[in-house]
Amino acid sequence: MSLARTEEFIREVEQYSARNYNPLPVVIKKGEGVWVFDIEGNRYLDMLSAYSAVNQGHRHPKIIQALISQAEKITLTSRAFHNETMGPFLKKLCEIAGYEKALPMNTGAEAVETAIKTARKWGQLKKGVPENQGEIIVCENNFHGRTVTIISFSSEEQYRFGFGPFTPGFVTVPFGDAAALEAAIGPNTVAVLAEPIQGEGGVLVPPDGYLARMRELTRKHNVLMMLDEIQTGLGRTGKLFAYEHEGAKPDVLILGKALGGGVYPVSAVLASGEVLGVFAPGDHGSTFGGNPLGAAVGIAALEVLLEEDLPGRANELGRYFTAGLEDINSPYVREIRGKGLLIGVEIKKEYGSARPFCERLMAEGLLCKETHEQTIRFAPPLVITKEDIDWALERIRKVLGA
Ligand code: IF1
Repeated sequence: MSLARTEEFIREVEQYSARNYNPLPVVIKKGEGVWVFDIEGNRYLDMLSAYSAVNQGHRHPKIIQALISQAEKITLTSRAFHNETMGPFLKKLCEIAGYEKALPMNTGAEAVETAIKTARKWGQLKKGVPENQGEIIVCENNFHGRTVTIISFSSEEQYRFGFGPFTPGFVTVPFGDAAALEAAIGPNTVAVLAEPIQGEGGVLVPPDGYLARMRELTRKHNVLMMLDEIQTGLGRTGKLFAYEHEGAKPDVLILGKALGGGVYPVSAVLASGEVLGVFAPGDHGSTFGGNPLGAAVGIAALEVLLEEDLPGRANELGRYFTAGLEDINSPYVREIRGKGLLIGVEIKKEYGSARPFCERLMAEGLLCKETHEQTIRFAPPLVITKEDIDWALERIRKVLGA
């Protein structure tokens, strides 16, 4: 197999792109469902789903059709005018998720920023926290995006180094420790912001009852509970939202990634009318947020999730996949953890990092990405079948087996 073309494409990227990534040496040209194809003619099973943005599978026909139909009418109006698609999208989103209002943005980081602004203004207007004194409690090992404010409360030195000065107003507590969370709540606390399962942190699942306890504590102390379900939401963990595993519905729900079906960046912040009511015209906005193309794609992305019961599939096939991984009984593996089709396989330190394992899996036809050095993340599109998983397990066994 000649990799001359691949090397040429990678050389070009290395010449013209900032070096802020270190991708596996594969150049993808096409995708369909759970499969992607490289420029050399190889086929791979996508085990990353663009970090859970492609839950509905690559180029889902219904989502692509929605994109094309909308593109033939109008793509962008800005929020200076109404468009006929945004309202139906937000109505569907609010009805499905069970919230009164939604504020549409584009990327995950923008939605997190929007949630932070919501909490701060809510604290000042509704809770009576003095101006510019609101505090937000966040968790160690969090990942919420890359803006300066968001990295201000990252505990990962590399994400922060060189990028200060930082935004103040964040208090960090250990993830999964409800007692530490309660102890950190003070009179100026406006919100707690957390991921239900920490994705970038290494697919870290908190102890049972943690989110339910967070729900109780935040209610008791009049603090907004804000969950970042950008990665865990929209079916990934075997429920529509990961908080449903504990019935801990947050005051503020942050969505992104799969809300655009892997086709278009669509994110949103959902909350009650009272909470999102803190915004007045001119307070906040985005040129592309709520645009007709994203709204049309968002409607189709939500319909596909429900029509194909992707949360149910993730639940059932996640158990099947996890059982298959456990069955390999790999001498290299320290722990297998996760929920639904968000699965982390942690490699024992003595066998080095997870990266070489990902490289070997790639040679076998599986695209995976390591997270936090030691963990391989298996997070295929939720349209995956049992047969696809069997195909994958056969190859994973070759790489991870004794
Ligand atoms: C990168 C990780 C995943 C997220 C949660 C907000 C955002 C993300 C829970 C921001 C984004 C990404 C971004 C991408 C890699 C990736 C990632 F490995 F870094 F941690 F998914 F696991 N909240 N996650 O996971 O959303 O602004 O990117 O749309 O930064 O390299 P965004």
